[in-house]
Amino acid sequence: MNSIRNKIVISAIGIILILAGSLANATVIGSNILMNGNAENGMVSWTPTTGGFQTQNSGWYSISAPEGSKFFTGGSSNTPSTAAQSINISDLSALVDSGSLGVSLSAWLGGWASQNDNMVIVADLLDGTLSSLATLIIGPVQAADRSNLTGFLYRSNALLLPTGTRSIEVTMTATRTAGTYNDGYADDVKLVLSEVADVPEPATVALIGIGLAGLRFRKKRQT
Ligand SMILES: [Ca+2]
Ligand SMILES: [Ca+2]
Repeated sequence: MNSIRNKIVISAIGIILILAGSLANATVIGSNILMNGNAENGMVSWTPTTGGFQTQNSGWYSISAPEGSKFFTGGSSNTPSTAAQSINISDLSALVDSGSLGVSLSAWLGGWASQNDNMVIVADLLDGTLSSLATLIIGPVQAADRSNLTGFLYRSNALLLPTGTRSIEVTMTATRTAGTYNDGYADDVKLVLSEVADVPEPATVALIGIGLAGLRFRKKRQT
């Protein structure tokens, strides 16, 4: 009897662990799904990288990171350099294919003084065969946008996820136009999924209206 009870307990624990595991791996809606989008862990989670893509500490040449203590840069003596990260969202396929999910891409993008070295970030929305369905782009921030001052500007863009989207590849591209260092900067890169509010069909609205009218009528009769 005890052995049967033990087996039931062990099975229950197993099921709970499996459920916990699947929840832990679920794509989160409403918060950043990029890993290390804020550069605080160096280039961890960004692969592949090309050129000299790297991070710098806040205070490097007196530049303040918009978030935390590090930011991304294009690196030394190269043009351009890139860093990419791919996010699988296939567990949300039902929501995606019902047209219920939007995606936003945002970041602080910056550069050096009057140089037009810049950063462009692209989120490529891919189907199950890695074919591109749509792209979301932020940047470049040019010197004129920054009034020729070294620093960062916030940029964001959003769209409805196309039916069939199964993964999103985010690529940061830093381009050098002047000097020996690639001064395309970025920080606090965020990719956030959000549920799009359902807009009731006109027929549904009419039915709700009739229902409310009925309620009001009954209430009147009772008083
Ligand atoms: Ca940071
Ligand atoms: Ca430069």
